[in-house]
Amino acid sequence: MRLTSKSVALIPIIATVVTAAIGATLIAPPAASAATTLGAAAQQSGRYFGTAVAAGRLGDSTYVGILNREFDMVTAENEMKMDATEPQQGRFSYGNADRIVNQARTQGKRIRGHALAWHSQQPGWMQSMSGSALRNAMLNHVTQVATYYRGKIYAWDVVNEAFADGSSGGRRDSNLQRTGNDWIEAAFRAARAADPGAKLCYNDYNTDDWSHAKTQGVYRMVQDFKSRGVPIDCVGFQSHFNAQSPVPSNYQTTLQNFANLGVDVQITELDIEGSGSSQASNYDRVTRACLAVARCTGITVWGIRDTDSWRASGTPLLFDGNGNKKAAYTSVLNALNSADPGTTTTTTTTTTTTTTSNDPGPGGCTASVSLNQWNGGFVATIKVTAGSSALSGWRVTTTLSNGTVTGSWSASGSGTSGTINWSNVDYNGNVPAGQSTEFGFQGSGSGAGLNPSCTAS
Ligand code: G2I
Repeated sequence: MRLTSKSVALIPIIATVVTAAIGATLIAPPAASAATTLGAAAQQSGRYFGTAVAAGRLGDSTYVGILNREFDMVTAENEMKMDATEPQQGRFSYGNADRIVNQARTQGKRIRGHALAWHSQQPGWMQSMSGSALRNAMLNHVTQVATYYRGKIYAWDVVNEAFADGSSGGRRDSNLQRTGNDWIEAAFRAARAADPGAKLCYNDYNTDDWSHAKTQGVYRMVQDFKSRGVPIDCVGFQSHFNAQSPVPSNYQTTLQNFANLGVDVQITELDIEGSGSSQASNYDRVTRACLAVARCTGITVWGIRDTDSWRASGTPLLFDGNGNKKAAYTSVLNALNSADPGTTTTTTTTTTTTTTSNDPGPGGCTASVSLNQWNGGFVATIKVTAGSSALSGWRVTTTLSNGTVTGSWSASGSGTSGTINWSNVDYNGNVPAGQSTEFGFQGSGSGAGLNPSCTAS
C-alpha cells in the first residue's frame, strides 16, 4: 500500500513514559553537577522554588539581589489580597501587585496569585456586606482580578483558609460562608471562566497532619469537587511550622493522599521557626516530602530574610537579617540537588504518561493520559488538545479492562468500566485551536491500557 501523507498522518504514534518507579525507596544519584541556587536546584526535577515578595522591599538591593538569584516563583505577600486590589467597591487598584508581577516577569519568574477570596483582609466595604450582595461582590472580585491577570498567573489561591480549626472538620464561620456552602465552588468556577490557563488552588494552614479533622475536612471537599467536576487543580499547604505546630511525621502521607485525588499539591507559605541544625533538619524533611510526591510541584517560602518575615522573632526563613545563607538554606539546596532529575522518589505509585497522537487536522483533537497508579487504585488525568481549529465539544473514548471508575471530574462518562465514552461538560467544550483542557477520573483496580482517543462533537 502506498502511504499517502493523509494515511501517514493517521498512524497513531504512541509514546509511553514511566516517570516514577514502584518498590523500594529510590536513592537517586546526585545530579551530575549540583545546582547552586534554590530555583535551579528545584528545576532539575521539574519543580519550582518560590518566595513571598513585599512590594515595599523592592527598593532594597540586598533583598532584590537574593530574590533575582535564588527564586523562580513569586507570591505577592499582601498586594493581591482583596483589600489591596479592590479598596472601594468596583474600583480596582493594582499598582503594588503590578510592581511585583513586573519585577518577576522581567526576571523570567512565574507568579502564584494570592488570594482571590478570603474571610480575612477584606476591604471595609465588603466586611459589612452579606447575602446575595456579598456573594455577587465576591464573584465580581474573583472575575475582575483573575481577568486582569489572565495569562500571567501560574496558580491562583482561589479560596484561602475556609475551614475551621479544631475538631469539627467543617467550614469556618465567615460572612462568605454565610452566603451559602457553595460559595467556594462558585469562586472556583468564576476563576476558571476568567483565566482558564491558571491552575486553581484551595490554600490553607494546619492541614499538614493527616490525622487532623481540618485536614480531613479539606480532603473531603476536594474529593467532592473532583467527583462533581468543580474546577480545582491544586491544594496549597501553607506549612507555617513552629514548636506548637511542628512538621508532622505523616506530612508526606498527607501530600500524597491529596495528590492521589488528582490534584497538584504545593507548599505555599513555608516557614519553620528555630535555628541551627534542628531548623535545618526540619527544612530538609519538608523539602524531601515534596520531592517524594510526584504531584508536589513546588515549594514557596514566606519571605526571604528572617527580618522580612511576618514572624521575624522566630527567625523562620532561609537567610538571616543580613542576607547570609543559613544552615536551613544549605539543607534545602542539598535536598533539592539530591532529587533524581526527571523522576520522583515516591515509593508507592507509578505515574505513566501515554501520548497518542494522530495529527487530527482541522476540526479534530487528540487525547493523552497521565496515569497515577498505586496498589489497588488509580487516578487518570486526560488532556484533550484541539487540532488546527477550535473545538466546540469533544468526546474521548477510554478502555478500562481491569478497573472501575469511582469518581470523575470535568467530563461525564457513559459507564464505569470497559469502553467508556466521556463528553465535555458545559464549561470545557470550547477549546481554542492548539489549546488543551483536562478531565479525569479515579478508580479501583488497574487503570492500565486506557488508550484514549478523541473526536470532535
Ligand atoms: O499570617 C501569615 C499568612 C497566613 N496565610 C495567608 C497569608 O496571606 C498570611 O500572610 C500574612 C502576611 O505575611 C502579613 O504581612 O498576612 C498578614 C495579614 O493577614 C499580613 O499582615 C499584614 C498586617 O496585618 C497589616 O497590619 C499590614 O499592614 O501586613 C500588612 C502589610 O505589611
